[in-house]
This record gives sequence, C-alpha cells and structure tokens, in this order.
Amino acid sequence: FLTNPNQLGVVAVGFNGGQYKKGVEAAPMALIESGLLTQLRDDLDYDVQHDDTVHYYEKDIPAEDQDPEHRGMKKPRAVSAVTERLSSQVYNYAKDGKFVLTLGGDHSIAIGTISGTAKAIRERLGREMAVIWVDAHADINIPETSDSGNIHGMPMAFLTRLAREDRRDIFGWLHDEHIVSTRKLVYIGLRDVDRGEKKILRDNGIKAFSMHDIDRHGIGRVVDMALAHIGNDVPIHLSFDVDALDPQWAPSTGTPVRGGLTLREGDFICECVHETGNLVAMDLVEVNPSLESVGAAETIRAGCSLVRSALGDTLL
Ligand code: B3U
Ligand code: MN
Ligand code: MN
Repeated sequence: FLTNPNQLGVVAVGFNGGQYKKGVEAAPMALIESGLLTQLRDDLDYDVQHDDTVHYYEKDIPAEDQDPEHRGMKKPRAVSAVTERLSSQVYNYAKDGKFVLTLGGDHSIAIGTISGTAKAIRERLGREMAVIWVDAHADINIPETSDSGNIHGMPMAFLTRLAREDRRDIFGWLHDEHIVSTRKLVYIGLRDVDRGEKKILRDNGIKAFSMHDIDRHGIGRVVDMALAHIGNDVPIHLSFDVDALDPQWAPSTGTPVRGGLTLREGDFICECVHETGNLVAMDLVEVNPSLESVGAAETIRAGCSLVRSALGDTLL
C-alpha cells in the first residue's frame, strides 16, 4: 500500500464559489451528520483524523466587488484563495502517508486537493500521480472555451497546465510539483462534454470512457481498461463527482444529466480502485442537499456508499 494502513485524513470543504447554485456548501456537514465518519471508524477500522470543522474559508474569500471576472472566469480570486489553502491542508495529510478524503463542495475544489496530493506523492514517493475523474462532465474547459465561466467546469485544465495564469491570486500559485500529466488522467462516466472540451480531449489524447463505452463494454471492462491505461503501481487520486451517477440515484446535484451510472456501477468503480492498493486520495463533490428535497437523503446515502466502497467496504 502506498499509504499507511488505516490512516485517514478528512478535509470538509463547504465551498460553492465554483458555480452559482447555493446549497453545495452544506454537503460536508450533511455527509458527516449522516454518520459517514463514524462508519469509517467503527465499521472499516480507520483511524480518522478530522479537525471537527467544515472549512468555509470566509476570511480568505475576497468580497464580491473585489473579485471581478477575469478571462470570463467567475469569482476567480475566491476559488484561487480557497483551493490554495485547501492544497496545503491536503498536502499536510498526504505527506505523512495518510489517505486523504475530501468532502466538497463543488468540483472547483479539486484544484486544491489534486495539487496537494500530487505534490506530496512527488516528494514522498518520487512518483507522478494518476487521476481517475468520474463525472458526467469533463471539467477541462480553459477559460476561453467555457460558456458558463464557472470554474467547477475548469479544474482539470488548470491541473494539467492546459490553462495557466501567472497572477498569483488567480492560480499562479500552482507550480510544477502540483501538476498532473494529461497522460495520467482517465475519465469515466462522461455524457455532457462541451464542444471545446471534446477538442481538448482529442488534441491531447486524453483517455476518456463515456457512458457509450460503458454500454458497449460493460463497467467491468471499462474499469480494467482505465486501470491498464494508468499502469501498475501508480498512485491514484480518485475525484468522484456525484453527478456521474444517474439522477435516479443522485438527484440532489447542481447539474444532473440523465443516462448515468447506477449506484452499483459507481460503487464498483470505487471498489476496483481500492483493490489496486494504489489509491491515495478521494474527493466526493457536488452533493447539494438543498436541491430536490425528497432526493437529498438518497443522494447523501449514495455519496456515503461511494466513499465506503473506495475505502474497502463490501469486499469479502
Ligand atoms: N461544461 C459545463 C457544464 C458543467 C461542468 N461541470 C458541471 N457542469 N457540473 C461548464 O460549465 O463548464
Ligand atoms: Mn465535476
Ligand atoms: Mn459533473
């Protein structure tokens, strides 16, 4: 194992500034209150380290009138400040060999989590890390290809340097040690990818398994192919957007897209990644308990199930 067995650092990030719908900031508390961390402690025997706070980063976030659009990005300084702080929180757990679980928040927070683990894994193991991004969306817009300007649609572009900014207050704090290679990125579950993103995926030869591929080959073969692309003994950061699941299983999310994964397929992906023994970090993002009030509890339960599966539950 690439992390110390059963050592788990948890970061709760109540941040919604990468998109415009309120409510996603309440997800970490809802997941914790539903018993997720207790389950990890009591049922899966993790030594769970958590500072008992959901981080809202209020002090770091500039006032809205101090944060005008830049290259069409909305709230760029807020997202940059939050993810910079988050990056070092994640790094601090990962450098000690702990598995890092981050509960979001919208998907812009992956700029913080993935940069933090990538840096720690480089330092601790001298290795480049891979990313498995499970999502209905590719989240790889550069500012110029984004129609929405929402940064939760851009994290993978900044993390791979396809998008870059030199201004320190707008992601200029991302250095080489934080970056992930486009060759070490694999997508699963895509079904709503912007035109510009499709070109980015094609031009850079990025490996992506869409829902079409899952229908054609089945989830088992798709996961095998995804893991084969990454290669053996490569540390893996799993970034799981709950909207990868079909809205039937996870209705309470900001941008649901029909035709997604069943909960069982989502759990299966997590179990297989766990089984590699190479998983070093996981994000669970875009749970929004204030949307679809009837579906909120179900969405939270689905999120808990995904996390437990990635941490080794349900394997006999
Ligand atoms: N690709 C679109 C839509 C989107 C991305 N991520 C989510 N929605 N959740 C965009 O805004 O970049
Ligand atoms: Mn996403
Ligand atoms: Mn998504």
